[in-house]
Amino acid sequence: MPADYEVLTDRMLAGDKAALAKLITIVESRAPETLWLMSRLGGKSGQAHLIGVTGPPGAGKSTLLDRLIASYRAARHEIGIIAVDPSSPFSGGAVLADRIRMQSHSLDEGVFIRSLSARGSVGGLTRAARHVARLLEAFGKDIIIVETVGVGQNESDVMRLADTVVVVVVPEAGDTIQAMKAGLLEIADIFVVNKADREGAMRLKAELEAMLQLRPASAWSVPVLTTVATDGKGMDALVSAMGEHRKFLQEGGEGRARAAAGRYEEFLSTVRDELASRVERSLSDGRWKPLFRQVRQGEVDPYEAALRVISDEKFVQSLVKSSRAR
Ligand SMILES: Nc1nc2c(ncn2[C@@H]2O[C@H](COP(=O)(O)OP(=O)(O)OP(=O)(O)O)[C@@H](O)[C@H]2O)c(=O)[nH]1
Ligand SMILES: [Mg+2]
Repeated sequence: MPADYEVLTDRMLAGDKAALAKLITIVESRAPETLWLMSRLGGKSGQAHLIGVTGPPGAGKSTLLDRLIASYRAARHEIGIIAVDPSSPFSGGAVLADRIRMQSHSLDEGVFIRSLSARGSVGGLTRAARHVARLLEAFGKDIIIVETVGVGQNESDVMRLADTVVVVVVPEAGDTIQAMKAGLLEIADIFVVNKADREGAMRLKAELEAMLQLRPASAWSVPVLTTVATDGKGMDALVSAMGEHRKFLQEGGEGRARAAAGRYEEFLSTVRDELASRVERSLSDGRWKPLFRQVRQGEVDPYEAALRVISDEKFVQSLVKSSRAR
């Protein structure tokens, strides 16, 4: 098994698209080899620009993305797209529709598109999206865009993996309030008022700008741009704002601190996630069954049982062993 994965990783690093697709499937399924696999990607982590695009359903995110892909391709960038649907395990159709919409680029070798849907927890989805992004980065993509549908907390969580978060809103009643509620105001690095061909776009822009005044002072002031994704209006300004934000992360003291915090958080959550899955795997070992039964039946106090498990030498050993198994 490990030898297979090694071959697969080498093939992917050498530019084999089929190997990349296989590796994505492996990390998406949370295979026990994931951490080992991710650590063999060649340390390119942080070289690509990870861009998150989020906003309410139908705001025009995919149309916008289609335009962005075209601009970035014209500038010879290699692009990875991850379409994430955290809202429901049943909305596979929406994600599928997205892929069809981006079909104008599906034959372009420089664009790799992958969709992820919420099969398990949102935490799991965020982790999978991050892993896929890192795989695409190792593959040589230098612009990676993650699109999420929705306006809730889940989307905000997924967006935390991005270097630059673009929040797309449209001039329809209630959107601003919704954006605030969802915490989108806090996570946005760039606001895009799309469908600026419709009435109310300038009013919404002014409202957002007023609300952004309430954010803590920062060396990065969040721009509010207007676009008409359907005819490409405003795209150049958006592309240059994203580039400027990246420069802010790389050059400014505050930006560098934020990037450093992001890297540390990526490390910490990887350790946490890996330990959590090892614990789960170890606990599924049959020898704990009698204890679990006693806990369920109220014969052993849950805290007492937890203490017994984590002070068990064999249990602790098994957590270490699972890293050497490969
Ligand atoms: N009038 C107008 N319509 C637009 C604009 N941008 C997108 N649309 C239309 O809005 C609809 C939704 O666009 P999508 O790009 O699918 O929006 P989305 O945000 O990706 O939607 P979900 O992925 O379902 O959340 C489509 O019919 C687009 O043609 C715009 O700037 N002006
Ligand atoms: Mg979409």
